[in-house]
Amino acid sequence: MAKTGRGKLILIEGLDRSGKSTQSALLQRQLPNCELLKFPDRSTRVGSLINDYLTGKTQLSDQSAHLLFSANRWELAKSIEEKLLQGKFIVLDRYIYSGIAYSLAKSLSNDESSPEMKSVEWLYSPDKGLPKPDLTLFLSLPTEELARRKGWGEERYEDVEFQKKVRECFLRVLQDIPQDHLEIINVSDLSIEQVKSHIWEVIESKELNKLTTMPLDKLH
Ligand code: NYM
Ligand code: MG
Repeated sequence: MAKTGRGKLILIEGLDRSGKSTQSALLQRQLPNCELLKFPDRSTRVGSLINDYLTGKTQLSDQSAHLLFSANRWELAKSIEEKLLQGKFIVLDRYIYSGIAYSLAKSLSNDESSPEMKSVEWLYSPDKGLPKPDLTLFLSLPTEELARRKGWGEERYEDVEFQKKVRECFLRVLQDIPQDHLEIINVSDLSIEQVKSHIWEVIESKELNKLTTMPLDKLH
């Protein structure tokens, strides 16, 4: 029988330096016919505005920065959908939970921030309708360990104190994901290989490496 069905959408989320990019690249190679997409995608027009913001070249209001990150996902939404329906697998390196967690952390660090920026509902609403991940993996580790990792850059948000807040916000936002669609992986003191095998165990146990005839869901 010919293989039919759509591919799976697998999201890897985590703080800066948590190993997301390494693990998402490894996972892409393990899955059949799989593409890796990274958000923000700085190669698009909106992505270039985001890049200028993150590197401090331009300033934006918190609201407009938040909406640009969402717009960046919408730029690719159609093509994500089409690829999945063609039977491709897609791994996402960050997506909507980064969107909410970083914006929320920013507003909680600023006494003058306005009420909508503190509202998870407001922060979530521009992403409603985007393709919904079949699984979200969150790479979790204490921020003390993050601080010891190499490669901290100069970008906005890349500071350990701020990451503590982002971590709290992530954990709060992830609570809204149904349990069978979420896997929090404690990567503390684990090697790259160990994290890779752990992720693969989860993928296999949930049969996420197989096509499905279940329709693709949207975030709602
Ligand atoms: N980021 C990422 C957001 O603030 N909102 C979003 O929606 C997304 C997808 O961009 N520090 C932040 C988190 C990161 C920064 O991402 C750049 P990366 O993965 O370091 O290139
Ligand atoms: Mg980064």
